[in-house]
Amino acid sequence: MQFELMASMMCADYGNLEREVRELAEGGIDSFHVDIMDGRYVPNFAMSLNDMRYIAGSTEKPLDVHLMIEHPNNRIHLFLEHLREGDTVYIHPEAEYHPSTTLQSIIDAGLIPGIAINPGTSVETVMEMLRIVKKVLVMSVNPGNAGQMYLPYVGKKITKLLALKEDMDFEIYWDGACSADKILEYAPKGVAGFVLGTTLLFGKQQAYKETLQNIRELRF
Ligand code: S6P
Ligand code: MG
Repeated sequence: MQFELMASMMCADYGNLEREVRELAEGGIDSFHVDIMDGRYVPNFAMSLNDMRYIAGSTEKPLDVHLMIEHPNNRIHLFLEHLREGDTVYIHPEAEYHPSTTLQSIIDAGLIPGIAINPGTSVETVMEMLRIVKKVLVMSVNPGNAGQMYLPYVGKKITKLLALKEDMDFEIYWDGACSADKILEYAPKGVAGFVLGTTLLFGKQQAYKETLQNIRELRF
């Protein structure tokens, strides 16, 4: 079964970031998920512009940049100018007055536009943006932290999005508390990729290569 795996780099070992990026890339990760938090839109600070630049300069694999910042349009060029074709930028529509303007800036920069949908955000409120974006990142935990519990009510929203994705031409990605049982359930339904954090990938007594291989070999 085909699905993408992204590494949530806020969960990586910052004492060895170069090694982390290399081992994940060699282990077969598809892309690097970079959580940028401003301490305002979400109650936490996580990765920075510099972290993103470092990772972009350390690997040829795509970046998956998840902006959890207020009014991203005010500063989005700072991010866009360091990214490359094939990289994705997600914004949270609630964080912007005119999210379609911000999405257009991402498209104009030649990058892949995405929206991230919070657990409490309904599909109906982002319906028009589904026509603009190529990727929808469904948050299955509240944004701001790794290591949280899965919120089961998000499942119904994924079912709604799955019914819309062909017609509106977008792919669905999973972010938050991703475990093997979620991949087993949602990859066959059509979820295109999964962000892996503390639940499945980081902080284990196992090489990334082995963990990623085990996930790829899950029996559906
Ligand atoms: C949360 C962030 C996520 C987390 C990821 C961590 O605000 O957007 O990308 O880093 O969910 O994974 P886990 O398995 O620790 O929940
Ligand atoms: Mg994220």
